[in-house]
Amino acid sequence: MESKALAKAVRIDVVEMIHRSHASHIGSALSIVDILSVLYTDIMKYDTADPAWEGRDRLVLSKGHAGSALYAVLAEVGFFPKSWLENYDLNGSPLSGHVSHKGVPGVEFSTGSLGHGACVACGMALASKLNGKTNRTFAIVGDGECDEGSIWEMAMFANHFRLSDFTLIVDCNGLQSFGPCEETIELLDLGRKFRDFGWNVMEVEGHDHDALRKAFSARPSNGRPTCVIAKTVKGKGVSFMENNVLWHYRDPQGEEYERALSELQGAEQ
Ligand SMILES: Cc1ncc(C[n+]2csc(CCOP(=O)(O)OP(=O)(O)O)c2C)c(N)n1
Repeated sequence: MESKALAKAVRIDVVEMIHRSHASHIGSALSIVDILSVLYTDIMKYDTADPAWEGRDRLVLSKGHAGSALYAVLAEVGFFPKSWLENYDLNGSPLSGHVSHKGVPGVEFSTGSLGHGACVACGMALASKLNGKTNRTFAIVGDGECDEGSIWEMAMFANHFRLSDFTLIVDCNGLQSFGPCEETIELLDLGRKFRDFGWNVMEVEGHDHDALRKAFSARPSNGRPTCVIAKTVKGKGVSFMENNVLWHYRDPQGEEYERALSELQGAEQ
């Protein structure tokens, strides 16, 4: 599937999943749909028939509260049946609200405690390097998640060990659970911070598939890890959810659900 077609399908899946289960984090999920779609169509090596294939690239969704988007992508590309999405975050489903790898093909690591997944991904990248492997490792963090001290310990570590096959993607939508990131803890210039920590830094428009493809394909030759700062919109794709912190926790029902679906179904690919 082409990345834009995948993104359109996944946005619709996410709205349906969160509507059915009355789950949270719809804005957080819609924010990363384009990033995930480009990664899973044009960038990452994987085998849906053999999810544990040794040579695969790894992705850890460190902002695990946006799990609905990752599950929908994995189902759309064929890791498990799309029918699984129907029980997302309902009793007995392997697809829990925050990402779980237990019984879910294609998920590398369970996340939800912010600041944790990126560190585990960094360890995966170190293991690959020590084993002489050339697979890539990706982690997606939120900008609010960058308030966690562990992110900066990871940043020092990844540079020190020259983890050049490690790419950290910051989903920079400017909002966290209750308000703007800048009002919670000032992040100032994130790109400059990562540069000062020794990383290659690319800043891109996080819903532009060509720009994302270009950034994820670039492989700087200086041996350093890469941070892609993706400027995104929380709730992207549904007009009344965009940049509205209400949709961190709220789930769409009734007229809101119908309107969200019709906007997404009518959207260009
Ligand atoms: C260690 C930890 N503290 C607090 C939370 C609660 N929490 C869930 S989402 C969230 C905000 C995250 O903001 P951001 O990383 O910007 O992601 P966004 O939802 O904007 O995509 C918080 C504080 C958590 N999951 N883990």
